[in-house]
Amino acid sequence: MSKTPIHLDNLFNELGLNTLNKGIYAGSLGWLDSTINLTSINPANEAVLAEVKCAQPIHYEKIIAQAQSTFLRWRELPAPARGELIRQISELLRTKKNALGQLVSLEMGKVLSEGLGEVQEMIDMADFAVGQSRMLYGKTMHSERKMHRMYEQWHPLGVVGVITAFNFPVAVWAWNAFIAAITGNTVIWKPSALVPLCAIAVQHLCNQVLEPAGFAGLFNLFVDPEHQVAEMMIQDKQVPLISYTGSTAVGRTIYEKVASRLGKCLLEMGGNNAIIVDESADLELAIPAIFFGTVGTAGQRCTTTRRLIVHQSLIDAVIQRLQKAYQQVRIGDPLLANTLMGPLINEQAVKNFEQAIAAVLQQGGEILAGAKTLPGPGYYVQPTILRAENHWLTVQHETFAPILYVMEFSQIDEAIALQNAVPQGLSSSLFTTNLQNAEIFLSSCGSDCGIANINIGTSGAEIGGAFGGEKETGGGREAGSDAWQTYMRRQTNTINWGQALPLAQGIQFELPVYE
Ligand code: UN1
Repeated sequence: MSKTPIHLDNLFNELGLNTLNKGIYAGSLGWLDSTINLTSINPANEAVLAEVKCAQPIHYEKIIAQAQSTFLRWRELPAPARGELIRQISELLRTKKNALGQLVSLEMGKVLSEGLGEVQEMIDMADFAVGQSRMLYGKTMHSERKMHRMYEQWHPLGVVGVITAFNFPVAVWAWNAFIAAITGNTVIWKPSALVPLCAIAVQHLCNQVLEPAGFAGLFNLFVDPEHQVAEMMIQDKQVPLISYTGSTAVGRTIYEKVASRLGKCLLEMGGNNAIIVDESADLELAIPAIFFGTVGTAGQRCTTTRRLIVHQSLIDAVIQRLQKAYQQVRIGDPLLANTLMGPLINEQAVKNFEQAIAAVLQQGGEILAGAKTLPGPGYYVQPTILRAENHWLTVQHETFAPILYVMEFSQIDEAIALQNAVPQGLSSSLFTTNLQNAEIFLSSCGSDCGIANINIGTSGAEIGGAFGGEKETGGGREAGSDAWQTYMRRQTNTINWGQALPLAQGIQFELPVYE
């Protein structure tokens, strides 16, 4: 069995972890005990990393009560003062970037540079949130009535439930939690049960700032592999917003449940992202972008490039260059310096990889690179390129693995139609040096995705933009731009500072004078 090249005890010590961790944190009640255990596994060698105590239904009331009572105090704090605590967390994250980045690689399996990048994404998000805490702007309007003033302001919602996926074990929580916090909400986090240690480490870190500040219940946590406690949170009217990142199938049921109680959902679900390479594209840009978009994170990003739509004049050149690059991918332990692609997250992910390839081949697809599962221990597969057709069922579906489906086109309109002809709508790219094609792609008749890029791949978005997608991706927007508004309720205020009571729309409605 391959040995992970880090000193586990030292890493655990630095991050407040142990071989037996409590995975339930309820504000000032601290870490709660439980009778249910979960094992965290290193996907690179299938070794046990640690045990984690998981939440049971009896814990939920404690967690929500902490989040709720902290909210009542937290919302009174001026937003810039809330930002100051996030600034302190950001400082702490800087000092722990190496350790936390290593833990992300260890437990999730992404290569160290990407593990560190993920912690950097948290830091960027924290810094953004600090600035945003001074910019929760509302509009002012001119009233149609004399001596009236109209404006809108934004108030916090309350307790925000954040459910995150395994592939970004810390950054996606940060997108939500830091913005939810500066906008005056408290947070309950249900991380993926595949990466509980990352969540526990983040909670320990935040506690170092929040407990002494008297706001232990700002961020709360429960690890819950059976989803029983999550179900209680989803059904709970005391949680006005559920932010969910994960599969479309699960997200759809969450959306239905939250909608039936008229709660709000922020959904960031499956992607089926394409890169289009037109006849004018600069391949020096396109090839590395396709390579990072497909092989990066072993194809386990929601922004991973899953489809490649190439102009017929370039298809042979593009395939050849990709085949050459794919042959050189060093697959192995993500913590080793020269590894470019780590393992998939678990055995099920390997099965999904195998099933998708088998299905495409059965439909008449062709293997252009990879397609093999590698011997364990560890869940390793080869990055894979398949020739396929867009309408095939498997191509229409998001398989969380490094499989790229390649197809060709002759006219740009045809390429855009193919790109849009999937149920998902997260990210999309066009590589071109043709101004007109670029503008068509970005126009209202172009890409139907939440993210549309020119000469940049589909993955690796910066936090400053709003992140999310359309159609079955769910329509939510997280991180930058005005995504903060999702975590707040808007209030329109009209103030009459005159001595008359004029009605809008000129309505006359006199009080009757009874004789
Ligand atoms: C995800 O895969 O859930 O744009 C998030 C990117 C990253 C975030 C991905 N910044 O690829």
